[in-house]
Amino acid sequence: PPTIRREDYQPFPWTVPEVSLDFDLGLEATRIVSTLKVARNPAAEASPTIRLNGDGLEVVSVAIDGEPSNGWTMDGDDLLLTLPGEAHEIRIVTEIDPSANTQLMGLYASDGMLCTQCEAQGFRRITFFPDRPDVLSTYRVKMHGDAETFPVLLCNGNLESTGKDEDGTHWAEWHDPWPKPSYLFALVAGQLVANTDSFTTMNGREVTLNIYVRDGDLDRTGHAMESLKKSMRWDEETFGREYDLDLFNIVAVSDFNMGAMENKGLNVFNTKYVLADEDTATDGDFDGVEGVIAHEYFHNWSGNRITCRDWFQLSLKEGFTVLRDQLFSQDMGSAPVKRIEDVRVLRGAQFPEDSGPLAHPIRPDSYREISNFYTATVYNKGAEVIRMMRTMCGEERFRKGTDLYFDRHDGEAATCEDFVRAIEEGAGLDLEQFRRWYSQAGTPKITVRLEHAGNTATLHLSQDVPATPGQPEKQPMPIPLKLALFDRESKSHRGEELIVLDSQEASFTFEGFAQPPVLSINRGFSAPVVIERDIAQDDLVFLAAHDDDPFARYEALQDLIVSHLKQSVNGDLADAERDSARTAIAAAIRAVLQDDALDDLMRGELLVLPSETYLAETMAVADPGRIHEERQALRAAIGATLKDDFSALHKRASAVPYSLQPEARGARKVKTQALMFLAAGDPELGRAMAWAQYEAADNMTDRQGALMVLTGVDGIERTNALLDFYNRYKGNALVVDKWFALQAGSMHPNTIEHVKALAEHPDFTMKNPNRVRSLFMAFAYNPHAFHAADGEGYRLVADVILALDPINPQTAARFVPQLGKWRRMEPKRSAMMKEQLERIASAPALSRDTYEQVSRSLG
Ligand code: HT7
Ligand code: ZN
Repeated sequence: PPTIRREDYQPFPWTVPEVSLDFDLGLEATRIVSTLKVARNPAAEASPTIRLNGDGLEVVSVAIDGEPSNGWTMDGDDLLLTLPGEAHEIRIVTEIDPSANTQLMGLYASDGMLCTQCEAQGFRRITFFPDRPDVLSTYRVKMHGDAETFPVLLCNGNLESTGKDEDGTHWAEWHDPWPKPSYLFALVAGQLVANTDSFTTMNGREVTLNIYVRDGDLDRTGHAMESLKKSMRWDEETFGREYDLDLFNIVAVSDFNMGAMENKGLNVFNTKYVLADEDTATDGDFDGVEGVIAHEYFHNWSGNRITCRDWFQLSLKEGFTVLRDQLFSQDMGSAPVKRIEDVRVLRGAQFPEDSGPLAHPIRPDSYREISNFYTATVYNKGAEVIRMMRTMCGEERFRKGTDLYFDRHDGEAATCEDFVRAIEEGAGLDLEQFRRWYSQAGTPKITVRLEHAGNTATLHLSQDVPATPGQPEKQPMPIPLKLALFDRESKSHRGEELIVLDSQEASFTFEGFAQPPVLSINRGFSAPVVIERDIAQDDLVFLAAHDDDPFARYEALQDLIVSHLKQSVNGDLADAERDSARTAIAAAIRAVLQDDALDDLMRGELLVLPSETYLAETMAVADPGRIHEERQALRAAIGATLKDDFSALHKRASAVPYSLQPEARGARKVKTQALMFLAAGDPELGRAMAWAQYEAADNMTDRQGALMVLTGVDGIERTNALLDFYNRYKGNALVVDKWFALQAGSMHPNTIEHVKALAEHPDFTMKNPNRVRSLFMAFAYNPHAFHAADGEGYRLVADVILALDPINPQTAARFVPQLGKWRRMEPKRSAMMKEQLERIASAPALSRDTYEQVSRSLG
């Protein structure tokens, strides 16, 4: 497959101001009549040929200006037409089989209904079209379908008219007044029921809100509806953005490749991010619904009103929208906890990407298959990059920058450069050098040393941006670092400062320190970097107990644990040294348990041990087996030392009745944390307590937490709980997904055998991405099982990739990065991982998606 390069961008020679689509809907056969008004694009180099992208389509007929035409040719999957004049009307008929569409891109059948997914290049699987984000058109769409099979007919924009045909079918005509690219087109037809509500915008527009689901799911849509209304208000208040249609529809579908899609006025969602109630959804699931509803809604401005010129600019809409949804969630709940969670995601998913063979800048320079670039780098690092701009100029000036951006580029297909320039001008910020964050991949490493002499503390900083594929040399980046210098006696500081490291090395002096202060740096995670600080264990203990920045406090405790585990994994510690480090960590955790100033949500965050993936990421070469052993041993040691404290915590938290209030959510969080430590320190006690928690649970958070602990250990409680859970929830796909995921993500030593057996379970299917992810993604991201010493985990994942690739290449390709970590593993595992990548690479007829990921991973 050819490589597409950012530098080769050319505007499309034709504009398509109006599109009219007529759908004759059927699950097995849908006929599409597409009428395009086209005109020469004065802003592009003239060409008489118009290229209309297709993917697997066959032409039924073509007419130009009302006359049937044979004057077309195919170039691969694309249709080429030669047009003599300045403006024409093209009419094309295609017919497709949605039920055969297992890729879930374009128009497909899901659970008896029809729906679409067009981003990034799915529209070309429906009809021939210039399927690129810089061709903006207004759409008029008429949908005809059997009234029983498809009682609900939905499309973008406003419903203009409906009626019945003589043959018993009915129809609906929709018009979207806002010009949009084809990737924002959507259509849904099926048997659906709606939760209907309304929202009055800041300028008095009455908007009807519908959340469409399957009959029977309606009572699980309340949280999604509340989240939507909160998002609409928040975007008005925080970014001045008002909704622009009279209707906003959301549809939940059970077969979906990602989380959701921001189609104009008709968002299509994975059911996972719509349905929630206390019996079937955890607190984390509730947050997921709120965050994704917000994210898709915010795209109405950052993505739809201003879209991307080309797919290299994806972070323009995704990075910015992730930042907007993160800030929203910070405002809706606990800001520090949300920040810690976001950093954990970044470190768990993006840092490994940035340090591996798939590393790319947030604005990539080339791709073969754009679906592979919906990455943590484009999304999450993209959000961090914009967050740094906000940190450097402050909230108010940032808002001036975003106002300018929205004003200046409304209705356009814009670039990342347009965004940076608007922030630069609107906020009054010099971002000249900062632009390197858009072009350079790799996570900068900052080395930090604090020196003290007389009354002066001097901070020495240096940065190293590592080489990444295709980028051997890097330029220094501007790194905004928030810091504070603590007085050891008073345990306070004089105020937070922001410094910007913009050269390879720099020193900063601070006067008036008679004693060496304790440095708290990268507070709030002000820059997405790795900090290597030369700091004493006692100072980390000090910060873990006293830092007033919640993130920095969390970070100090993490650093304390990470540095100990690194040493113990490497075998650098004598027994006595290891015992004393474990004692220090347990003491720091006891301080967290006893600190009355902390709320339980934050306490729960502080109790999360660094993940095995993150620990591996901190090591040049990782031995996942040793990491797993040492981390588990530390958990057991802490659990045993603090058995009474954790038991008391569990008892206190268990007395808090269920609600969605922060206190109750915090109680549930620490309850399962306590259980995990207790089960590690005293398995018998842990098993008994987990079973008791399972039996007493009146909500999914407690039930899933207990089941998670029980799946990790052998015993009758495990068998009984898994059986009970399945029987209680069979038929509820999202909860059965949890049942699969808990077993695949389990600490149990026989997880691989369990996963192989589960793949044969009647409820397992490769056709449903949620189910595939719940079993195999949970397995692939379960380090101790995936990295089994005999390589069986690697073989299993490679088998999954090969089996899934012909069915759903996008989902198959998402497994490859796990094997792509082979260069950073100890030699035996490294060789076995590489061997599996080579096995995949040598398979015939690999999809473009998987081929690209495998070849880059081996490259
Ligand atoms: N903008 C949406 C991207 C998306 C997508 C991309 C490729 C294949 C399937 C997809 N479904 C949704 C999601 C978002 O970021 O909001
Ligand atoms: Zn998005």
